[in-house]
Amino acid sequence: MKDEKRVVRVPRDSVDLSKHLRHQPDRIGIALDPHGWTEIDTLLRAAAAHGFPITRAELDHVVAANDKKRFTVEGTRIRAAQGHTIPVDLDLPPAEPPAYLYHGTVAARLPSIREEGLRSMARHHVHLSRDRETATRVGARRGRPVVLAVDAGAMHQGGHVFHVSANGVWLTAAVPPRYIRFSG
Ligand code: HQG
Repeated sequence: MKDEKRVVRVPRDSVDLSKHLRHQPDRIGIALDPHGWTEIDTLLRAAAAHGFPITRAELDHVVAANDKKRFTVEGTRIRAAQGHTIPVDLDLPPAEPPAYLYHGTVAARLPSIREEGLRSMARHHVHLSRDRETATRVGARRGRPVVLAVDAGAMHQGGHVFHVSANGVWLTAAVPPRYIRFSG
């Protein structure tokens, strides 16, 4: 099939776009607005100028086909749905979480998580998943996954604020240890 090569490139392009839309836009000379948006035309021009030309059709394919729906297109603009390490305000409204949310990690992190709870580390928020399967995949990025259940309902009642990203990732500033079930 003529387009086969292009389709095979999609995951790599997706990672590239993550890098530029979440972490290092200046590496390809683009700027994000305070809410994380950039003009699609500008992004495509910058991509071509930095050795990874993508067409608008390919970009649309990456946005639509990406399993995690990492990117949001609105009119002429695009942004990453979550996961930034540079300061952007996604302007997500507070949302009421389900009773339990899940966090995937690995055993080596547990002593410190028991002591200080879940912290946002380099990102803006702690990332939580609605189901164990997703959390298992998140943890598996770092080794043998360990899934922690978070008592999100009690946190919400206690005044902790939650947001949900356009791609269904639950976000909160930090999770104190008392809300974490280490037994899974
Ligand atoms: C750990 C991917 C020690 C935490 C995924 C994790 C997700 C602590 C790591 C999204 C800690 C941070 C986010 C503490 C937390 N002491 N370790 N007190 N608190 N940690 O990548 O949740 O592919 O920033 O357990 O699918 O792993 O980018 O967060 O291991 O949705 O779209 O510190 O990234 O999505 O790692 O993953 P990360 P995460 P994308």
